[in-house]
Amino acid sequence: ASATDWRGRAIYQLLTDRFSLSTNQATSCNTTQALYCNGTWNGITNHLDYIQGMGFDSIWISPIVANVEQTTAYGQAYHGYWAQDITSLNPHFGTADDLKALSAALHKRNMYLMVDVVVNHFVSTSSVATSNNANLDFSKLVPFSNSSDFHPYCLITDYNNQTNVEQCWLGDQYLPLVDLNTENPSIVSTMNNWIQGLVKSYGIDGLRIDTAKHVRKDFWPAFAKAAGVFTMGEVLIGDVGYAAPYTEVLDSVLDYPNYYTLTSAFGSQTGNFSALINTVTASQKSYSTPSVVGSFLENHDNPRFQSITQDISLVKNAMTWPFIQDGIPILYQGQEQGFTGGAMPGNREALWPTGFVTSNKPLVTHVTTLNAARKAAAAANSTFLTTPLKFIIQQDPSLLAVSKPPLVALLSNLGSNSTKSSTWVAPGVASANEVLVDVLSCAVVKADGSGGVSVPVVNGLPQVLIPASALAKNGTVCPS
Ligand code: ABC
Ligand code: CA
Repeated sequence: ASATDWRGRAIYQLLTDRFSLSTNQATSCNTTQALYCNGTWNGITNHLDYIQGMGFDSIWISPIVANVEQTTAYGQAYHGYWAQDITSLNPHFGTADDLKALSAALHKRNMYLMVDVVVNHFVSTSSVATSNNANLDFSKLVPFSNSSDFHPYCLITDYNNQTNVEQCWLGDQYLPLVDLNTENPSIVSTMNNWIQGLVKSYGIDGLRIDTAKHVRKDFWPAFAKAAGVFTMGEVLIGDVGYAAPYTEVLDSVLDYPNYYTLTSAFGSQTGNFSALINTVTASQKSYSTPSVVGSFLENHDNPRFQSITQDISLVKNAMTWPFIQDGIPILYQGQEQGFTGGAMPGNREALWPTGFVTSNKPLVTHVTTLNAARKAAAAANSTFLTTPLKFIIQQDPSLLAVSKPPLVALLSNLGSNSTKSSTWVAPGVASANEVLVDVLSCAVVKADGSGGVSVPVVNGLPQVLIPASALAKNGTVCPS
């Protein structure tokens, strides 16, 4: 599937080891130990109703290839990022047939499969590196088993030096991630053939590309072309200027710059909206296609939002953002269940102890509504998904209002306990006297004679306004 095919979709990010067991969901999983908890591809296949029921039409799963089996200084490779043999599958997650069955089950539901892939590094089974890489055992790495297939040993020490970032190694002396020599043309062509085969074998619709900034930019276009599907690179950086060039060599990136400003904007009652406005404005100018970058509030590498604040209004405001912002919304498993894990590995809680229950889960309801609202807006206006979000300046610095026709989102970081009486004012966002509905409460809002709306804040909660006429066609959101 292409970037255009992905644009209107919403992605549920799951960690294969932590989403669902094949059977017996009563088993517990201790995140601190960082060991396999035994989630599988079959487990995912059996719980697609849960994901699709919230309105997601694609999933992003953990890397699928065989990893080191040892228990390392940082536990086991349950996350899948420590590849040893990229020509075999990770047996903990299931068989080739299980993965093909997952892919087929998704496609039957018109859902897409995004697979996480790592080009940058492997992990050697010998644990201790020395000042040269002579003591590392490369013999078990497949298909690159010579030390000359990798960059000479040096740990990354200077993130301001791009050669250091690309050719030195991630990890540390306890667990070095051996850095593939992606300058070598024969390695390049092996990797391109590998990804082409992988995509074909398992019916993959898109790739999440790990550690994209640690491989030279001009490696990526041929790799993406060989894959022949949508590519989203992980470029972990707060700086739009650093991230933007990667949107030229891949279809998209994970929108880390806006993740940081989003988190601080809604992380407290004193959060800063102008930093958020600045990163959005900068990314709209510099990303090649802002409508297909990955917009997210949580992932498996960062503390969950609810480890920062559990104020339900702040949480709901922050969660709303990826669904109304330019780009493809991504929700990380467990956020909908209210998980609160902090820094990794604490943020990698197993989902199955929740029993996949969706009733009486306010954030499940919230995300289901947001997905439905986004679909309704896209169905009502064919340019919705490609129209850049516009800010509507508010007098009150605790209020944020944005418009992306036919949708208007009214957000705030007042929090649920605020006693201040505040009102969003959004002139000219609707037609004269148009009837709009806040999809999150189903309250009706009427635009004035010049299409302006003026809406009081209730308990600091967000509001997402959509014309009643657009909802009528959709039928599922606030039916009346
Ligand atoms: C394990 C343990 C950790 C331990 C670590 C040393 O080893 O779990 O507790 O601290 C996988 C596993 C991890 C594992 C690592 C290393 O491998 O999932 O559990 O950690 O063995 C991707 C994946 C991630 C994965 C890998 C490796 C890469 O999403 O899950 O980790 O395949 C860098 C990379 C980035 C990578 C991330 C973990 O590390 O660039 O691709 N993620 C700065 C740098 C970033 C750097 C980041 C964190 O620090 O610029 O490049 O990310 O080290 C902003 C700035 C940024 C700054 C951030 C922190 O702040 O603008 O520049 O990022 O404001
Ligand atoms: Ca590298």
